[in-house]
Amino acid sequence: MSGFHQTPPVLANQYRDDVLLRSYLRSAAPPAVLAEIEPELLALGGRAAAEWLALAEQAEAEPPRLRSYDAWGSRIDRIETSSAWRALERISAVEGLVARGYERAYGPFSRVDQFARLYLFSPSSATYSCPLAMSDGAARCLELLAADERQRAAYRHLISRDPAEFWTAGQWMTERTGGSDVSGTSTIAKRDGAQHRLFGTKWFTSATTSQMALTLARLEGAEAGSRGLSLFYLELRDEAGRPRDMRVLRLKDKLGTRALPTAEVELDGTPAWVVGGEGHGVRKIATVLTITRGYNAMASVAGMRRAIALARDYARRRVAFGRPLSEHPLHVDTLAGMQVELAGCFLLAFHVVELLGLTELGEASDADARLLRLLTPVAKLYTGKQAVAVASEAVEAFGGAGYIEDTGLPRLLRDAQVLSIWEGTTNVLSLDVWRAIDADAGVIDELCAHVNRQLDAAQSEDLADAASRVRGAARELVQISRRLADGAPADREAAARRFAFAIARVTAGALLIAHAHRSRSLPVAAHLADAARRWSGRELIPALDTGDAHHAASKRLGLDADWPLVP
Ligand code: UCC
Repeated sequence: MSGFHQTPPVLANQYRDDVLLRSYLRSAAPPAVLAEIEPELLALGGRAAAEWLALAEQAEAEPPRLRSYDAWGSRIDRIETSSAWRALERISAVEGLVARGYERAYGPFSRVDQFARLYLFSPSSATYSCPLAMSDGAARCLELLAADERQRAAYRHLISRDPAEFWTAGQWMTERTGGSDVSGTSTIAKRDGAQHRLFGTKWFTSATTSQMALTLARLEGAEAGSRGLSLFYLELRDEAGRPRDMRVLRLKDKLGTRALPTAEVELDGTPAWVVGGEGHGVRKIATVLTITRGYNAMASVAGMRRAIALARDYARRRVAFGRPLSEHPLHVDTLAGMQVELAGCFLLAFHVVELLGLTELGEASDADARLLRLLTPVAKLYTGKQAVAVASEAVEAFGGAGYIEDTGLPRLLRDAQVLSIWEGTTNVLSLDVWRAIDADAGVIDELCAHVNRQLDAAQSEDLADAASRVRGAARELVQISRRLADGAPADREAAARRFAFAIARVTAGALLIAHAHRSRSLPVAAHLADAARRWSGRELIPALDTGDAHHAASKRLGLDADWPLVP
């Protein structure tokens, strides 16, 4: 027998090891705040690589189970989760992973502080970040719209740090008709005294073990389409833990996020209370979506970071062709490309978090609030897509080991794939970018001005070429947005994803250059300047061809519609 064994990758302290996060916090955090939070983040970085990771692995190994009946034949609809999953919930409460966003101890910076902690927690949480995302979104929604003491009490539970009091929330938007187009929602709300009762089926309900949910339903007699939907608050179980007039039909058998209970649920008279008045439910639940899409961007960059940390460590250990992978130029080039992608995505995601913090505290300028609306879908769609690409590259960097389940590596890819699907697919969010532009015609000009402000503040000679490329691309973006806005709707729609990618790349380019400039006195300066130059040297604006010939070619290529078998 050969004595050859491969050496597995080792995860170091996930804060100490993260030059991007540390350099970002150095420039974004007020110095006194950084001094206070940095020792805590260092401790969390250690737990992410050890204690939390072990819990996540256990939770993945013991996925949730549905017990529909008890031993005596009574219907119980109980979803049983592992002790590790429940431990991750307790940790989330004690660490204030939702609460910090509402305690606002550091003013508008509180959201960055909270998301930095979530960034460390998320890839070691077996996707416990999903219930936290929905709970945070629900908390914000109830903070703004709670109609009565019941809903205010729920808000207090969601932001509690006491594990005995802490609640999580579901966000149930998806029915059999689909998760993207919710206008066909068929759940009906019937009035029953001061409350309503809901009847319908929710096709995907994530974190179905939560204590509460926000969902959409149509009041009897309300108009068709999405305007006729109302937003409802539900408490899922009674004091004995039994579902309130609802059945859990089955747990979903998913590609990834396997520790996360996701179920199909039938509402059969479930008591519910209107949130924020009747009607316009989609507009109201959009408050939740802004938060959950921010979490999605954070989880995307956190997943990329974890994949790279593992691949990079392994590159130093794994010897092939007589030398470690870290001495093979092509392998190093591949790792560098992944790190550049992460750097741009990271700054884009955290920029949205900064804007969110400012907006919630009422300290946002008019431009900040407009940019938050535009950049939330952009950050979500771009980082979600790149998270899948980077996870795939990381799995490949391990060769065959990356394809073997008990290395834990395939999970990186399986769990990444959902990030471009839930909370709005890439295409649905590309169209949401146009919803934002339609509602605010000058917002792309505002973005261009924002990009230029970032670059004006970053006058470093070694970044001048990169800055000039980004400036040029920002100008082009404005022209393209006018052409698309004035053109045929089909052209605009067909180009929407490419246009959204262009927004992401131009914005991230400016953020990278600005960050590299601000960090020029730190030891990490060369690293950041390299990332800024490489990002800006790539294609910033993809080809945005439109027109009849382009559509016809897309139809031929996409659908093979014009290729008769017999000429
Ligand atoms: O996947 C789900 C849960 C999974 C778990 C969560 C995990 C998070 C994890 C993170 C980390 C690990 S729940 C399902 C998610 N589903 C979606 O995200 C829906 C995707 N579809 C869309 O976004 C569509 O674009 C819709 C549903 C919003 C389209 O709806 P409508 O009604 O057809 O569109 P309208 O008519 O344009 O919009 C209705 C109103 C308008 O306002 P008013 O009434 O004033 O005219 C819009 O301006 O809603 C407003 N609105 C928005 N406002 C629509 N979207 C937005 C927005 N993004 N922001 C602000």
